[in-house]
Order: sequence, then structure tokens, then C-alpha cells
Amino acid sequence: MKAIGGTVSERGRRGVYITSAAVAGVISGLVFLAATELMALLVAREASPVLAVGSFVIDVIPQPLKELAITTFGEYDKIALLVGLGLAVVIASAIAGVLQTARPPLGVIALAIAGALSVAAIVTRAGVTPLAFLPPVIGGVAGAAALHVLCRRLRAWQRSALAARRTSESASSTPVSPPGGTASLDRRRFFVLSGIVGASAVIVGLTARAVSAATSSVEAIRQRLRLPAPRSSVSIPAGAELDVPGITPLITPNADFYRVDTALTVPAIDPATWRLVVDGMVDQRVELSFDQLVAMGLDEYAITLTCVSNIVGGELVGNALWLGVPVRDILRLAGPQSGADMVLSRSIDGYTASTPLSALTDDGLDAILAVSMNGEPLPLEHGFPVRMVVPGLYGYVSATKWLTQLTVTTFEKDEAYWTPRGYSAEAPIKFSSRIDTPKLGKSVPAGRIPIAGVAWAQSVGIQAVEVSIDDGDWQQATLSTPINDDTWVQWVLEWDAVPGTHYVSVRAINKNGELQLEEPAPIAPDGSSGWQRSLISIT
Ligand SMILES: Nc1nc2c(c(=O)[nH]1)N[C@H]1C(S)=C(S)[C@@H](COP(=O)(O)O)O[C@H]1N2
Ligand SMILES: [Mo]
Repeated sequence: MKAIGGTVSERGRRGVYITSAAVAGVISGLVFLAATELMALLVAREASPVLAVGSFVIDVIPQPLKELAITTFGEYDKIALLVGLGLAVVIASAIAGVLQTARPPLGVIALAIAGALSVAAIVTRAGVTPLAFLPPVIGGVAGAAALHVLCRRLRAWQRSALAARRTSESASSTPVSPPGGTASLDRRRFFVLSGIVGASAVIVGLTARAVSAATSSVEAIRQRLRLPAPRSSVSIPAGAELDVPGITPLITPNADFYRVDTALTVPAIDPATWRLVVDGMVDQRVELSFDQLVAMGLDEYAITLTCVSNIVGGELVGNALWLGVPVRDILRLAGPQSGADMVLSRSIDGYTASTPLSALTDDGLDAILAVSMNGEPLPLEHGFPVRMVVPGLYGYVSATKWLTQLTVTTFEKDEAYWTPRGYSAEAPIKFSSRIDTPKLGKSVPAGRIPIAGVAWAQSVGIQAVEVSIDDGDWQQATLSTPINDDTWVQWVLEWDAVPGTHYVSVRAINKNGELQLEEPAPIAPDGSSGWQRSLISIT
């Protein structure tokens, strides 16, 4: 009897100790993160280990995994990555706690290795300041100290509990002190200390993050920035916007505009220190300040941007009014030399895109350096202070955000970020059409209903959109009046809907008379194709 009971409670006790050790480890992990955030706020804002390790992971994970992440999590791919990293930190620090309790100083050593790895991830990133190593080092020291102290308390509790059990077993009749007297005191000490340390870490860490975000001075500079009035503005023709509930608005508000980039933290560039360098195969290297750029004269352009990762029927496409300067005017200052056929545009974070030189110098194409989006300076996440926008080319080969450099070169000599990662060096947008309403999985009452959406063929223009219901004849949809050939158009087809589920397909014809590609293609290497065929349910 006694032996069996003893074994069970022995197991229960071990469970309690292991859990407590894991808790001590997680709290030490929190101390590490909080101390690092605090130091990062004080000496080097870019030196947050979670973000640095995350950026490192983004750069090294294989392409198919990256695609899986984008298709699974969409816009939230970075949040998913951060959640995953957070979980990894919790698990690793729990293990460090158990190690440190069972075999000190194994846990402290494990934490030191993690600290050293995050130092490596931080100092190897582009554009770090000299003190960037300091936050993870200080964080590592603080975390190790917390781990050491908490696990020592935990072992003290274990020892006094063991001693108490021995005394009560040998002197079963009249114990000298109440059983577990010092043990329960030691237990309380461990939990009180853990609570205080854990709560302080959370408060310090969250405050440091919040202060860092709130005092982001570049956002304040952006808010105050006054751009010169544009010389021309886009006139929106009558009939450019159809009055159909559920259709995509003609102009995508900035807050709803899709965002795709490799930047885990949005670069913060002060326009006062921003410079654009034009170099490479040019007659003379040119350097422009932000004021010099906008002084060249701003004009307004309406251009629809599309991501190569947009699947058929997808949401990675948006239309905006941009203020900018033609890229050809800037290239002309430098004088591209013969033999050059590409411009490698570079972002402050090292990202690059390869754009055919001809797409940037062609008088008939409005390739621009944009400084404003829908009436305000570019939002930070859309490339503040300057980005490129080229009608007719996917974003990854043209729309470089946080632009700092244009290098005139050749496709043979240079390649861009996505080229060795499975995407084509050149990628014109495959023109396409999308059904916005009725939405898949949302039933609509029978009667006369609009089937509507958008279609785009940047730089060529949309001539017609055709709709087929239940694989019947192709019917001409009504188009909105296009702003220009660089923007999408809205389309609508009125239909007398009868109850049941129905297939609706859509396809576009561009102004060259070409039919949208029917053959389905995945997004890699140069963009998806195929006709969207959606299921709608009528009740
Ligand atoms: N610096 C930088 N610019 C970039 C990218 C990037 O990863 N880094 N991604 C490109 C891609 S793939 C697209 S589709 C567009 C998206 O622009 P948006 O986020 O403003 O919609 O930006 C392009 N410019
Ligand atoms: Mo993209």
C-alpha cells in the first residue's frame, strides 16, 4: 500500500518540479526579450533579436516553403512567422529551465548560445549601427542571471521538501516542526520571485515596444511633410465607377492596399537624409536629394499594381493615384550608355528588382518614381519616401519600395533578389479578370442580380470582359469607363438568377484583341494564368 502511494506521489512531485523549472525558464526567456527591447530602444532600434532572427529566417528558408507560407497565411505571413518564433522561444527557454534545474549550468550555457546566435543574426543584417550587438548581449546576461537565481530557488525548495519528507518518515510520531514548514516557505519564495520577475519583464518589454513604436520619428516626419502641388492631376471620367454593391472600389484606399515585401520591420527613412544614386553604365553618376527630386515637378498618375503571387481570383492587386517623376527624366540626367539593357533598383534593406531599361525610357510608358499615394506621402509600408511604379510589370521586377539606388546594367551581368529564387528576371503582367460579387459561399436571393468584378491589362488596356454562367455562352459584360490603359476597369453583368448553385466564369480581352490565357499556371516563375470559375449559390 505505502509503496504504491509513495510511487504515485513521487511522480506527481517530479511533474510539479519539471513544470516549475519550465516556468522558470520561460520567465528567464521573457527577461532576455524585455532587456533586449529596452536596450534596443536606447542604443540601436534595429537590434531586436526576434525581428533579426525572423528576417534571417525569411532570407534562408527555401522558396517552396515561402510560397506555402504566403498562400496559407496571405497578408499575415509575417505575423505567423513571429508567432512561430515566439513559440520556439517559449519551448527553448522552458527546456533551458529544466536543464538548469537538473544540471546547472547547462541551462545558462544554452541561453548563452541562443544569445550568441541572435547577435550573429543582428550584426549580419544590412544597415545595422555599431552598437547593435549590445542589446542581445545585455539581454543574454539579464536572462542568464534570472535563470540562475530562479533555478537556485527552485532547487532550495526541492531540497527542503526532501528533507521534510525524510524527517516525517523517521520521526513519524511527533514531528519537531510542522511537516513541510520550511519547504512550503521555500516554495512560496520561488513562486513570489517568479511572479515578480515575470511581471516586471512583461511590463518593461511591452513598454519598450510601445515607446519605440510611438516615438517612431519618421512617421511623425511623414505626417508633417508637405509636397509641392502637382502640375497635373488625373481626371476621373464620368462612369469610371460602377454602382454595384460588393464590387472592388475603383481606387484602393491606402489602408486596404495589399502589401508584399521581404521586410519584417518597415524601413524608416528620413527624407532629409535620403539620397538616390544613379550609377553603373552611365555617362555620369548622379545623386539626388528628396527636395531635388520633387523639384523636378510632380504629376499625378493612375496605375494598377499587381503582385506576381496573385493567384487567379486573388487579392494581391490594387489601384492608386500616385504623384511622381518619370524615371526616364532621372535616367536622362545620368545618360545610360549603349549596351545597357536593365536597371537594377535597390532598396535601403538590400532588396533589388531588375527592370528592362526600355520599360523605363519608353516615352509611351509612365514608369515613375512615386512620392505620394492617394493624396498623401507614401505610407511607410508602401515605400516612404520614394518607390518605383511601372505600369505593366509585376511588382517584384519594378515596384521597389524604400528606393535608394538605380544601377544601369545588363541582365547578363546582374540579377535581382527573386531571380535566383525561382522567378523570371523579366515579368510583364499577364492580363486578368476577377469576380468580386456574388462571393463564393455567400448565398444571394433569386431575381435580377449583378455579377461584377474588375479586369486589368496595364499598359495595353481592357477591350472586353465576357462572362459564362453554368458553362453556357460567353456574354458581354458592361465595362466602366477606364481612367486610362494602366488601370483596371470594373465590369458588371445583370443576370436573372434562379435558385441553385451555379458556376460563373470570367475572361478578358485586351485592346490588342488577345484573349486572356485559359491555360492555368502557378504563380512561379512569372505569374498565374487561367480563367476564374467561381461557384455562387442562389436561394
Ligand atoms: N524594398 C522592397 N520593395 C518591394 C518588395 C520588397 O520585398 N522589398 N516587393 C515587391 C513586390 S513583390 C510587390 S508585388 C510590390 C508590392 O507593393 P505594395 O506592398 O506597396 O503593394 O512591391 C515590390 N517592392
Ligand atoms: Mo509581388
